[in-house]
Amino acid sequence: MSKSNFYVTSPIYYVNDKPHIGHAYTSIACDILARFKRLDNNNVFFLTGTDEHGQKVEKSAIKNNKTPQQFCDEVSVAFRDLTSAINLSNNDFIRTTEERHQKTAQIFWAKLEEAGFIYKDVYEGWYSVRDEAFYSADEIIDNKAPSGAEVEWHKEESYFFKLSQFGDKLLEFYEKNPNFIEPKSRFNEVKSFVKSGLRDLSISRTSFNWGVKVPNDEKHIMYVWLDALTNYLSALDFASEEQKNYEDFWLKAEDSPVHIVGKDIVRFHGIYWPAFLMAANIKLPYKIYAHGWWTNEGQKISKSVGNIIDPYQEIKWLEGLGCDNDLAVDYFRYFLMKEVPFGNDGDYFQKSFTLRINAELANNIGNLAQRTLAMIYKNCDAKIPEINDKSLQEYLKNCQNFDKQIPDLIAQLKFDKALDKIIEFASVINKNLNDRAPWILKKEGKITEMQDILYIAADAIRRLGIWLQPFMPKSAEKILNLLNIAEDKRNFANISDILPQDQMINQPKPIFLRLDLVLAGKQP
Ligand code: ME8
Repeated sequence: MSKSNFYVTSPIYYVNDKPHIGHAYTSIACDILARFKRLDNNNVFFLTGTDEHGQKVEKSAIKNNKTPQQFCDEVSVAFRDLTSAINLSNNDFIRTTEERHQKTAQIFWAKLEEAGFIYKDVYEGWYSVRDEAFYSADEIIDNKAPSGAEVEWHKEESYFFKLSQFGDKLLEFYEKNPNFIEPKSRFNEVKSFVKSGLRDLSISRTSFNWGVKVPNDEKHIMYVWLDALTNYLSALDFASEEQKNYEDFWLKAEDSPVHIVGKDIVRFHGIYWPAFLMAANIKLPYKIYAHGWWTNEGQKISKSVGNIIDPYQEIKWLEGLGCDNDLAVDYFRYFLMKEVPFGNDGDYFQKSFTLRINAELANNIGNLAQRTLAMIYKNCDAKIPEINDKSLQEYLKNCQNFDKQIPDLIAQLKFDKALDKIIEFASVINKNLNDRAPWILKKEGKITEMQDILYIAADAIRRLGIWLQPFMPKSAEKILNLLNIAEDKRNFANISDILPQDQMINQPKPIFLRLDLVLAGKQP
């Protein structure tokens, strides 16, 4: 079967501050989708990166006594380092200060201009540097933006994009593509904003100069969002003559691009970006998924409150509880995806973390693997035992729903639901193991019955290993290695393969460590 192409992107993050849990969360979600798609017969391009222009970044640089370029170089590295710290499989890391991007943004601008959608005028209105967004007077509440950010009054010469001409076209597009923005609640928000009427958008600034220059009018720099959104094209070599990746991953990739973003920036991705693309006559994205917001033990995460959750510190905390780095990273990834339905807001509590890991991973999947593999190692000469056909057929029948639903749920970005199913499957198998107690069957000399149960448990562990790969790549690899599953038998299509009898297994080692609640300082 020939492979399809798939393109997934995270937002590019502002370099005004170092990365925190929110950035890690979006990027991990993208990574799960990317890894899943690779394991499901796709060529994948997964992009992340940094958004380095604009007033917010310029102000932070000045505050830190650095030139904007120096400052961007330093902070961008922190975001790049995070990609390996949380084991992202991104294919590229784009920076908007790179030449390939600046060229793309200028080519894109020229397309909008040639098509007649840009004109020059004077902008007068509110601007929030924190949000890098313009607000109309009726959106201002108590002298603040709807997001709570400070606003400033601006009056300056500016180029405008004729956004007002795109209201009906956008609504028609939304109508034809009812899953364009997910979850539904976010889509409704976007639709009602468009229905309330779109004003032309100011797309250049003259009052500062940290940005991409407007072609043929160097006094102006591009509005940071127009600049930033085009990163999704820059990374596909849009500015090159060949445009090979653009062809493959934008034009020829049917269910792409998927832009995963936080709910704070759905308006930019769901309205401005498709309108810009329509104006430039470029294919629109396949999906915008806007996930929810993390708070810290009930409080909004903010630098001024001093309650930023640092992914590095969380990983260190887990290492302090005895996890090696691979396991700590996998636990962190798992918790973020499992704790909150993707799309909803969530609250970060270390106590929920430890309880969840112990119940679902250590006591459930870990225990299943350890008990089963130890018995096979000791009682079956370290070989996968035989199973009779009737038991096998019955087991396979019970797997059918899981085999279908788990990949479907991941493809729909219902990551928490997919994990629920994976845990449910492990619980069913564990219960079977407890009920049929192969250790007692062994004592009673009922060897074929014991073998049947162990075979089923071993194959169930193989299934769990395959399914867990996108979420917990290192631990899943260890599970599959214990069973000696060949590298080319680890794809989602291999789920229905039958575990070969007589295959040797490796000496079992615990995969999931129980987190000590006393050590964690949170006794249940
Ligand atoms: O908006 N909970 O960059 P940004 C969950 N440069 N996710 C969170 C979060 C939280 N508390 N805080 C941040 C920008 N995020 C632009 C994007 S794209 C062309 C340009 C995540 O550094 C979430 O994905 O402010 C959110 O959308 C993103 O970080 C905002 O990152």
